[in-house]
Amino acid sequence: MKKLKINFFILVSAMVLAACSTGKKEVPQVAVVPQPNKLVKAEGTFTVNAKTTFVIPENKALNSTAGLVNMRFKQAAGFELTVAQQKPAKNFIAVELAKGSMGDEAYELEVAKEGVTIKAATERGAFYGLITMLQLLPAEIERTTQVSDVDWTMACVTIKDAPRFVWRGMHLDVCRHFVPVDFIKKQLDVMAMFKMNTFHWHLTEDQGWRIEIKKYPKLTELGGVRTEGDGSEYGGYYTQEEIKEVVAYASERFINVVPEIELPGHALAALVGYPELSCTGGPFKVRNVWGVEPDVYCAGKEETFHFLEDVIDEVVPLFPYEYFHIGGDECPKTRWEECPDCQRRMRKEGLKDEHELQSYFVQRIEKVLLAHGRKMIGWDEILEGGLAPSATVMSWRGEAGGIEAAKQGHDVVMTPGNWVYLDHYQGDSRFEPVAIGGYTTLEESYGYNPVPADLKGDMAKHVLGTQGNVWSEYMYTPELFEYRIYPRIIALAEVGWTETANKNYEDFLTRMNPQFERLDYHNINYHIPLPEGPVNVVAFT
Ligand code: NAG
Repeated sequence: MKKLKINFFILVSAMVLAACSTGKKEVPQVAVVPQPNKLVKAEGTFTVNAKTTFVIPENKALNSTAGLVNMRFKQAAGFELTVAQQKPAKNFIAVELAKGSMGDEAYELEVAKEGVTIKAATERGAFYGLITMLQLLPAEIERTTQVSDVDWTMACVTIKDAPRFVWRGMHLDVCRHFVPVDFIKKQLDVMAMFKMNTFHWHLTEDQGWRIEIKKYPKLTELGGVRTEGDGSEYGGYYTQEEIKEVVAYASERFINVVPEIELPGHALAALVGYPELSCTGGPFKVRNVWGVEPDVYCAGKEETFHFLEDVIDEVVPLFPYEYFHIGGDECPKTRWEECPDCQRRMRKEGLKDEHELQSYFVQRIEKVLLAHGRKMIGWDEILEGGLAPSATVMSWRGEAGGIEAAKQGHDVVMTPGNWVYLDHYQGDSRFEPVAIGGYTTLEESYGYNPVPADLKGDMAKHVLGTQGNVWSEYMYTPELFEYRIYPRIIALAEVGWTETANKNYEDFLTRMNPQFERLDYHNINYHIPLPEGPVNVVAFT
């Protein structure tokens, strides 16, 4: 019953807020998501107007940050702040950089009657300070059309804030279903609003290869399109120019982009154009059903490694961030067991089984990535047969893989299905669009603690953070992607940022009210948490 009340409260509040979104409002409450780690409310308010001076140090990253903030004022309020280097005595928003004074992502924010002061050691910290400031303003600041009857007033407050984890991410599978660049930019905008910093872009699969590789055009020409059961063709891919555009857009919002090129399994789309890289030689068709594909890259043939080195040569320069995801999940070993080349490789290298062959495969790729100055990350199956010496592990089959990797001294990102798989149902499955299975409520996602009790002391430091995983088998349209992603991803943003002691689910729900309104201004098709179960459904209708 308690749950019903809370959910009902969110629903009604979201509707009411949306309905009176253009009306004049009280001083906005302080409702920041993710919850800052130290926040003290003070007396009084500060109002931004057309005469407010925006004092921000001159540098490329901050110029673009200033542009993003001013874009909000221009679109929603109809005025832009005057950017200057000199701080006036009053009516200012002033950003000060003091290198080395605090952590890389930390910031301090003071809203006083005279103006707003943000201090940070880095441009990223300054950006997060400004993001918090935007959340202190009325939700209409996210509008793209002007509202004339809103006071841009915020409550006085002092905040000292820094994230709990360095990896606060979202994964997006664009292979099972493809999404346009503009859709990705829209999600990046929202990620930035909630201080998420990592976009894991799942670019290759059995069901489609989605990144242009100039040396191997058949990857996208043949591997980018599949024939569906009804005979229609389904496809799409990103050109390298589009990839650069997304990476630059993300970088302006301080979001790092991690590409994922799947190996040795989930690779059928690559084998369609290049069947010589398989154990059997093909021919193959791009897979048009979900599930695990038996045909994978051949681990015995040198051509496979030459091909992957070439692909990595083209992909690395597009993604400046240090991490590169190699997949590694769900690689059946049936073809390798029957392949003379794979068996020869195992004898020659003294590998005792196909798991060790997979480990050999992954370790060869690790060396290629290290030579490019990149850190390798992979799904937890890369533990099988021996973990590559420098690998970071993304634990998805529960937490066991992550715990094991951390105990071996490796960094891990915790993404266990029961909490962070955003392809799960989040409401009553009788009323929800079809999902791949699993049921994870907003409250469950919110309650996730990425540091398992088994990891104590220094071992806990290996947990870099967490992310929401968005697998798109049943996400046929951009709207369905959003329906599954939101609002759970915002709960995970708070999991990644806010210390456990400062988290509280009921308080989170209250702070979400203005966030739903902000999501409305971004046209996000979020799921509205509805009462669950037959009794609650009757009560609601
Ligand atoms: C797993 C697969 C993924 C699939 C998803 C569905 C991982 C690492 N691998 O079976 O390809 O789309 O779960 O929830 O999640």
